[in-house]
Amino acid sequence: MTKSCNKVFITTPIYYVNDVPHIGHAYTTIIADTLARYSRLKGYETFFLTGTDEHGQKIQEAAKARGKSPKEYADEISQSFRTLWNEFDISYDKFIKTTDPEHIQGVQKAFEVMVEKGDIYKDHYEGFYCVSCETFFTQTQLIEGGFCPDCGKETHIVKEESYFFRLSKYEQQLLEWYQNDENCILPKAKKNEVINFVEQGLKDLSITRTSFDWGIKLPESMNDPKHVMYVWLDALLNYITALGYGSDEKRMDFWHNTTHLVGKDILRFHAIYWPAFLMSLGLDLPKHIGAHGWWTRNGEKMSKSKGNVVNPKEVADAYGLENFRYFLLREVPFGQDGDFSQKALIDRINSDLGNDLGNLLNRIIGMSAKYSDYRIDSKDVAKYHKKELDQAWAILEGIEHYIYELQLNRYLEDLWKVLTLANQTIATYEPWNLMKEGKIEEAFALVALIANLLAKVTILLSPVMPQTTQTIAKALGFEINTQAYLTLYKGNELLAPFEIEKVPALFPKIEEELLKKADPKPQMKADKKGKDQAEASIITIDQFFQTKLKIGTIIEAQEVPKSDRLLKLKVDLGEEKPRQIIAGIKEYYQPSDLIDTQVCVVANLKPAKIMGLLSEGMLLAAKDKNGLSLMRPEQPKKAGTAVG
Ligand code: ME8
Repeated sequence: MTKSCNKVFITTPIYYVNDVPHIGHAYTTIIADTLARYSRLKGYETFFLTGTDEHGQKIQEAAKARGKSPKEYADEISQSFRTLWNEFDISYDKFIKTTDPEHIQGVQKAFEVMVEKGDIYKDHYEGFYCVSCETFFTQTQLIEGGFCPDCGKETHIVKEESYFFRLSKYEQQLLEWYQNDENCILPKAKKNEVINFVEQGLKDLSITRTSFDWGIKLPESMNDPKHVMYVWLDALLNYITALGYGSDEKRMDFWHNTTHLVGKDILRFHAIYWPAFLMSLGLDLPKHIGAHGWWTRNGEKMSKSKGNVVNPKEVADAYGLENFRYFLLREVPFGQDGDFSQKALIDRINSDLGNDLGNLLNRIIGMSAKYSDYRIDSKDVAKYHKKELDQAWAILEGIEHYIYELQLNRYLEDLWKVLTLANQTIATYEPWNLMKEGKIEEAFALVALIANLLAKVTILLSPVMPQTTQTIAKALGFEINTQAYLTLYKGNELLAPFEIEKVPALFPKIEEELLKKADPKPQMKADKKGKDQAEASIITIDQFFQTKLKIGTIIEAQEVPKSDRLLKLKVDLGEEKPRQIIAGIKEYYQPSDLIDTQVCVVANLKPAKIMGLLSEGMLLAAKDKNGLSLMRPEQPKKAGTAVG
């Protein structure tokens, strides 16, 4: 979002329909929803887009595995995203599906425009493809053994006729864009990564496939029916086809002011391919591409394919949707990873929401009930509390720049500074003593000051907690809308006299015991649900022996920089080279205590990248409330000895 504009366009990625939604998707969607609500609060005409990405080899394979047609399967999973966003009150204006006829028409039109521009040519592609990431790689980009550098999964050699997009032609123009448009990619550290990547040189991009058919066909004018479009070309174009590109273009004027929200995993597609496609089409470039970090579980990226995801619906049901929204936005700085912890969520609810926000409202209600029969009047606030009003304004005046820079955690931190100021002011002036001393006007003014500070925070908090803040605003005698934003916030005006309403406790304290019951379990993958669920816990001896367990000797151990949980280990498994294993055990073991000790290792796990480091196995450990213990042989064993 930029500082002043009439029309604002905000997007989430369109999510793959290869499995059900999880907390990572909810995170991106909630950030985008918050920005869309903020933009509407400011009075801007806002168009908020989300949807599902339904073509490609990955979806075709997932559908086949479930005995469904790709369309049938895509419709079903797409609906589960739509249902969740509806249950989460996500204020989207359009939910696009890439199987929508208008989208297909728009993508074909874009292809034709790129051909006319001379940006597409036919050749042969030879290289490696990761179906899970739907990404092409060169051999040098792969990690040892031919695995995908992004997700660690196996890649396949692809050798087929393909159309190419002249990405290399746009290298210089892209670098100029990054240079000239300071906030085009946020946070800035991520922008630097993109610049480094582009500076190493861009290769033309294969944009069609012939080895499967679940994709958008080339326009008829190409007369080449065996090709379907590369899923990323198809998917990225959703951002303009949703506004009518290539069909009914009446919404295209939203395009001039676009903010894309994405996870860091797909920044390259959005910050390199997408602007190059737009340059080819002769369209404006997005104003901002914001890349957030990952939610991890025990240090590993939460993802559908790993089956370690947290179900956002369960969390929202257990703790309250708006509390969950607050937590997601407040807990992790934009762009950084965060390990999902129920404890942290409870702390935020009990402390920030219960103690700081909910209690403040209760205190205002309690004091006004006692002193002024619920009447609150701002008339003497400036007389007695100019200092506090100025202090609050000093915090609030510039707070919006955090929104433009997508630093929602900093934004919330500053709102909480105003709540702290309000709570401290009550402690400083002790209104109960003012009343005892007969300083009634002063006591009334103090209560009114606090109500006004809370009112300002409430307006600015409303995009994050839309329902809760409406309740608080109603108690404080006003409604949250653009008018209130312009007067009480922007104009720094004070509340008109009102009678405060009692409200039930907004954030009942969450007790430890209750929490344990509501512990959100990692979600099972969609295909394991139902009947499979009962059978899933019993395995045959053959299935057991598919897991190769071996004794390993730790020969090196060191901390992983910037991680509270991870250690980087070198483990001898009696092989030619020791393995590198990234283990989430830092809280329980000192690196020096691990050297020369033995552990039990899952030796045939697919290598994966954890915080950018290759991990080639997993240590067995048992964890309970007393801590974590590594599983070790009773007597020393030769490194590499099989366990089983
Ligand atoms: O990439 N933490 O779809 P996708 C935080 N269809 N966010 C996460 C996350 C995690 N652990 N896991 C997923 C695709 N996300 C393409 C996009 S857009 C033209 C095409 C969020 O279903 C995050 O926003 O794999 C990430 O970028 C997105 O989901 C990937 O969703």
